[in-house]
Amino acid sequence: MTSDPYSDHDVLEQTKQKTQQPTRYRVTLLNDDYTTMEFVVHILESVFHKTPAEAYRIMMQVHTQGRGVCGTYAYEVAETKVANTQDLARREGFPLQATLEEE
Ligand code: TYC
Repeated sequence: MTSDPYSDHDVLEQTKQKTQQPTRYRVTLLNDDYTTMEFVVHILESVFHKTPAEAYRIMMQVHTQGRGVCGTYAYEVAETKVANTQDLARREGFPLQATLEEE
């Protein structure tokens, strides 16, 4: 039989090339009434490696809008930045909060 419909001779296999993008996590700073503007700028420069101008811009966004994105990172990096931010803030007696969300 030359055209057996059940023969698998003509089956073409395709391998889908799906590149998995690693999930990124957004770190957001929240506003409060007690943390000083200078300290928030210091955190953005030292923990998030922002330039002084960008740190000031993000700090003012948080101050006026209630929240602001500091950056997106791989999970462990994001988690460490949140922990370092809260540790430094608590050490100074500030209630500054940073949150981590899946992008
Ligand atoms: N709102 C604070 C103040 O007026 C400043 C501030 C900015 C606090 C950003 C937290 O994430 C923050 N001193």
